[in-house]
Amino acid sequence: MQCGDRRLDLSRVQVMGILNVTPDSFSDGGSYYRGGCLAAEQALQRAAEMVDEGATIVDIGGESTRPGAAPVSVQEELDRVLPAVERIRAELDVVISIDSSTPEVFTETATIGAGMLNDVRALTREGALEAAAATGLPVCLMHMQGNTPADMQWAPHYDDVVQEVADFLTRRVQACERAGIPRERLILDPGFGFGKTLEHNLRLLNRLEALHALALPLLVGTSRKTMIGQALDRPVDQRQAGSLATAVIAVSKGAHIMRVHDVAATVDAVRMTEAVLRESKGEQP
Ligand code: 7PJ
Repeated sequence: MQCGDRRLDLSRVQVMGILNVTPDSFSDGGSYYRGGCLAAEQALQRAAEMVDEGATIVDIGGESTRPGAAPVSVQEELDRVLPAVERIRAELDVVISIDSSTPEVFTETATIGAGMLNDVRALTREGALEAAAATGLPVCLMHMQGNTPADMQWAPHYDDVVQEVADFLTRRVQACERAGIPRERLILDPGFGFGKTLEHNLRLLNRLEALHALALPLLVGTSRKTMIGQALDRPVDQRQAGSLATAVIAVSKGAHIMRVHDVAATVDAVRMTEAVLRESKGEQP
């Protein structure tokens, strides 16, 4: 997949490292953000570490999407994200993914070298489809129930979670195609934890293969999420092993990109899983 001037080989699983540049992201304590201005150097340092550990994509987010998080202004999001994109672009050989739903952020970051857009709202915001199309970049479309992270965990309900997620993603793929974003540029994500109970999340992971019917690459983000906390009764700083277990399952069910905090451990888990899968296809180790 062409990501700006870089190519991503989706015949192997790629690991996307999470880089939050928000003051309130729950699992890194907002340590990459300082007093109203982004610590781009710290963001670069963390990104470099993740690249050393085997990440081929870094996902930069300037809007907290944790349930109940306060909204940020467009200017604030730009102020957080742009300096980090600039520094990482200048220093590292990595695809820069932008975790955003904001048309202005798509446009501005694409201009300075972002390689992929990752929208938890699947380009549903006013002007998002048009802005994303104009960048020419690949887009990850994620499913979320409820309109915003602020209200999504209010009693999630589905008759059939797998079918409803697949139907939603199908509609968004069609909307993208109508707006001039070809299928070749789309990646799909069931949106673990976004308007889903533990049961919904476990069902989606078990039935991940069902999403292959849409014939597009799949991205999975379960790293350190509440579903792991609930299944294991672990706080957020003790969810690495549980996160790795979900990565192994996702990869064995055909996920193409894993979005994670713990890059080194995930790369090993993913490579080991791929080695076993290759054997089952009669390929050389
Ligand atoms: C996801 C995301 C995810 C995609 C977040 C967190 C919450 N983007 N952004 N998929 N999650 N594509 O990392 O816990 O699951 S933010």
